[in-house]
Amino acid sequence: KPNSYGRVHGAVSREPANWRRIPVVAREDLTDVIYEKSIGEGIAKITINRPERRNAFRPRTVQELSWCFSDAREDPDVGVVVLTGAGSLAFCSGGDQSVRGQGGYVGADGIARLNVLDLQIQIRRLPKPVVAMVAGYAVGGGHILHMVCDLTIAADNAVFGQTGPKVGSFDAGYGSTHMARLVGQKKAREMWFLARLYDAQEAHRMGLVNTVVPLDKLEEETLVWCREMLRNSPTALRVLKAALNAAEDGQAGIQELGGNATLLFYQSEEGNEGRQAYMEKRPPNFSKFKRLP
Ligand code: S0N
Repeated sequence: KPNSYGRVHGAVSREPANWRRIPVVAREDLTDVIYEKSIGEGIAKITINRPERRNAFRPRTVQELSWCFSDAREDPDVGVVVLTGAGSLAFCSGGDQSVRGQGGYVGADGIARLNVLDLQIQIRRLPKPVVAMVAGYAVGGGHILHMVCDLTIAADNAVFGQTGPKVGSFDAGYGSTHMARLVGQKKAREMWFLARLYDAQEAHRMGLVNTVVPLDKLEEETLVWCREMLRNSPTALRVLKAALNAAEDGQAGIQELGGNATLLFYQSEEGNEGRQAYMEKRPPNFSKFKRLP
């Protein structure tokens, strides 16, 4: 259905994307993740590819996700990133319990890590919208990953929840505090203390997801949302994301928002006058710039 934007700009395409697999330059081959870009339209898709474990992540999975998010950030042709899980049974079931050791999840090097916490920050700081495309279970650390994405498009078979207190874990960072911002304090305490699972419609009512669509329309609808965002000003989206983060992230959030102000100032004549004067070994002349009300 055309919405108000559709009437102004024409309907957003519902055509399938022409996905092309992308090798992550100068990295090892991806084993746990699939990385694709939709040719010619600025969408990157990152797929956790461990369906036999309901897309649970081990340290290697998180490392590969980080490489892909880094590529998507650095590529100026990418405007939106989609995070999803392989198959229709799970988006992600959290940390791989079979490799959980003392102090974190243990990788091939024998070292225990909680590197998913760095991934959460990376997704939040990525100056482009990140969309979680959720089919099946998004539970435990997988639920936290969808929460730190900017938007969530859920299939009607999606199931959400925190399992931590049942399996002896918890996320006292964004997994708790950002959740409370999304669903409110009472509901966040319910989600964590009771560790229940919630279906897609309930998650929608709680404000955990943006929309719910039939499973067979999940990617189609996600692409429509991505394409609609890609029509809009990338700088506006970038600064808005930083502003919404800043309201929660304290000094780190202000630093992110402030960085955007610097980025814009460097593009202005006033900002350039200071640099130019320094290079020309003369005093800067800022007198011509208005002190706007
Ligand atoms: C997802 C569930 C509900 C799916 O049930 P279903 O469909 O009945 O499938 P199963 O038969 O249970 O599973 C199929 C196979 O997949 C394996 N598997 C599933 N999930 C995991 C997992 N998380 N780790 C390892 N293996 C998994 C099953 O074992 C099965 O394999 P086989 O057939 O060989 O037995 C259901 O599977 C389920 O409940 N899974 C466990 C969900 C869970 O408890 N996840 C971990 C929760 N905790 C965290 O993620 C920690 C998060 C966290 O709080 C945190 C905090 C601070 C810092 C970091 C973290 C962090 O994110 O790690």
